[in-house]
Amino acid sequence: MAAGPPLTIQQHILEEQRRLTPHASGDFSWLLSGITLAAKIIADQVRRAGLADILGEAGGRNVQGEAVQKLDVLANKVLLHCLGRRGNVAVMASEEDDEPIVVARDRQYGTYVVVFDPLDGSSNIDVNVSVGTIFSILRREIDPTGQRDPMIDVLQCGRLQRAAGYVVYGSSTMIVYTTGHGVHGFTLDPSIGAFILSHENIKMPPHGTIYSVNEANADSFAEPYRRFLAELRAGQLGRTYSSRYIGSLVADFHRTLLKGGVFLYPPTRQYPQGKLRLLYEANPIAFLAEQAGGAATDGRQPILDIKPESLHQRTPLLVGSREEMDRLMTLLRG
Ligand code: P6P
Repeated sequence: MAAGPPLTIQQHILEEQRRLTPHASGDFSWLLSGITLAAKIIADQVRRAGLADILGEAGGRNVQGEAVQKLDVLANKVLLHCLGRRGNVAVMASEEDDEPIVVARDRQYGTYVVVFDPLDGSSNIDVNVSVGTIFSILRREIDPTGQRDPMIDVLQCGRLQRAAGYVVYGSSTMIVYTTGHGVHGFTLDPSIGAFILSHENIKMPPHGTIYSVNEANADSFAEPYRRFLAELRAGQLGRTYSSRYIGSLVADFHRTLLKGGVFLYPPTRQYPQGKLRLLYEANPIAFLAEQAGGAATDGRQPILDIKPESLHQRTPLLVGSREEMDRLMTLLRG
């Protein structure tokens, strides 16, 4: 826990901006406050889902006869609303929408693009498992014509991210984010409705004792993955490992970030290109991992070097502590 009086995420962002970019307009911190506002609203909805009868499939009717909206549809609307009114976001893209959303009022002079998965792992909500929101913030050149194809703004390499982070709706609600100057975690204090700095400058341990993979797919993994997992299980990296898999990327990565180890979603028979989405799952997670001293790859190259070809393209995601990732990459290079 950070010492001294509680520091809110807004204060932290402003202090970081003053320290790093003294002449910044405050634009960016205003944008991030749109995300923290959305996170509080979504956290409230997730917390009450079982009571508010908003679980399950969209299209049904709840006890009041109201149309039920799936939580991730709800979360998506909240993010579009909170970010669309910031005045500096020109384009948004979401796991829930086939195409990017252009903010008409700001399409000429908006300087940011936000790409997000509004509620990742939402199938776990019905069984009260942690879920999360994942976001990636990119810069955008202004477009006085207002005619530029928004896909040009969205399909940017992960290295170009201005910021990235996630909200984990777990036993407590946390925001973990980076602007390229370390990784910092903030825990929501419901009594004052503010995210308070709780994990300053998070560093991923150089190795861990946990590996996280859906073992049901293991028979379809390529040989180097199977050999790597066998080495972990046999203690060949010098320590005993446990297997932990929640099936919610944000929760599985949050544990890996704090405790070390590896999270793997390799190519499988069902997902030969990998299951996870590059732009709004792998890229933000990879940015955080590298900023915390870890590594993230698709098995051939760093995730952040991949040039996106399409909005919802999938990728394998292998992410975790330096020692385990170095061994895995050695095996994958053959
Ligand atoms: P599987 C959730 O549906 C998700 O997109 C990620 O949050 C999670 O890491 C992954 O899929 C789990 O996939 O195939 O193991 O159920």
